[in-house]
Amino acid sequence: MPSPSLRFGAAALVSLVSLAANPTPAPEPCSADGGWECPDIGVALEPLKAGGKAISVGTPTALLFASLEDGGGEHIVIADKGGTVTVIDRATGDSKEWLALDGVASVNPERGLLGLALHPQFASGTHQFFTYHTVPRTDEANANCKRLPAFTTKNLPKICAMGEEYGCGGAFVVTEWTVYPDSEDPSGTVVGRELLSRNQPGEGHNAGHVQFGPDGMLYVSVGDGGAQMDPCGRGQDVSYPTSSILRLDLSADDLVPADNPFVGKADHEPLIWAYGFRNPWRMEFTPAGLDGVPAGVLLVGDTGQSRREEIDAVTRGGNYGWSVREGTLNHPGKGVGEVNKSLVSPLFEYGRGEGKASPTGGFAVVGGVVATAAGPLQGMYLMGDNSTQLLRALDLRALDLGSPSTWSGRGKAHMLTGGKLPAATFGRDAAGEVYVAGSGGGVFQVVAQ
Ligand SMILES: [Ca+2]
Repeated sequence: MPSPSLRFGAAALVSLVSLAANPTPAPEPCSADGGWECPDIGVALEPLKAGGKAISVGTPTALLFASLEDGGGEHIVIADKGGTVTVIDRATGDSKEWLALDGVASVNPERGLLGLALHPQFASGTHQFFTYHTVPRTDEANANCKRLPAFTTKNLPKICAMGEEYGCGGAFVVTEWTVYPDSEDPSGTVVGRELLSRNQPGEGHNAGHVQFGPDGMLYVSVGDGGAQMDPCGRGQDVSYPTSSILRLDLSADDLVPADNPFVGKADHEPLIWAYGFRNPWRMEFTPAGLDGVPAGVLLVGDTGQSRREEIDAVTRGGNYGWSVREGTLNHPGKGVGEVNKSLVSPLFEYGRGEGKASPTGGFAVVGGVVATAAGPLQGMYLMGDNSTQLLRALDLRALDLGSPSTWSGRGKAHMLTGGKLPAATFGRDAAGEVYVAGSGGGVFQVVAQ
């Protein structure tokens, strides 16, 4: 086996906090004490350029900044929903393709190559990256799924069980990829190893983010797999790894971290870290070094169905409510009374009615990243909405991230004015500046005015 020789600088793989003098004073944190007054923050969306040319990707789903070579040149690593992972030299614009997955492209906006993470030790020799993608149902599943019983309430349990067994919604796949140098191919030779693959009962709500935590574990977000109203009850089902944030230990043969909450419990999926999510599209761990913001808190944007979009802070074993509850609103007839007291409320929610249904995508709220560079956005969690095209900034200093009992969905966000786009994913560079990629392919730096 060839020995990897790429050199990755640490700068892009850890969050560096700029402590430079703040040229523009940050706004006062908006809080309940001030009547939740959150003034608008003016921003401009400036095209991200590499080698002097604006970057455009088909349908970006992940945007990472990394230093890939000796001397610390900065690279932009982008996943496209159609199945490619591209590495672009930020200074020269030269690009190379690490990956082009066959058979994952889909007209369904919730399917395809959805997640990408670099190994935290990439810089010190573990030249690996990780992806999350969906695959369509197989020909065999297609034949089987055509024979499902007629859709009636009585048949539902059977339909759900068979749909899952056959993979009527295809499957989601988490893959580890290792990059080996190759004298013939400047992109290197990339070798994949499938870590996890599970059938999906339905077509939609595939979530699909992968992200390493500060604990070195790989976190994976998985949606309920559809359809509307979670007919198969995946949200509250802890025996199957849907509607969940999974936590994987890559050093364990079975990938199960010993301290996951359901290890050793009968009929519980041991990879689950937290559950009760509908379609947790994007995740982010709060970075270190910010005053008033504890580091390492996992934030997730969970797309609503018809009433609430929400941002959650994820706790070990936490139940985030779907589908007995959407945001802080109960779903009648879903038996919320039995579990209500144990549900974790969102940090922040807003009405999905503000967004209406997205014409181009099945998701609305898009969880973002925390800006660390000095300036008005420092310590703010930027988020988007794929439907309304609005951008918001949630001031994390105004929320007690260490006390789940204080979370109530009542947090407020600043509206970012001056820039609108159907956000698909966010990224942060080594300097702590923040970027948003839109479903239309453009990538922009969010610059406070
Ligand atoms: Ca929830």
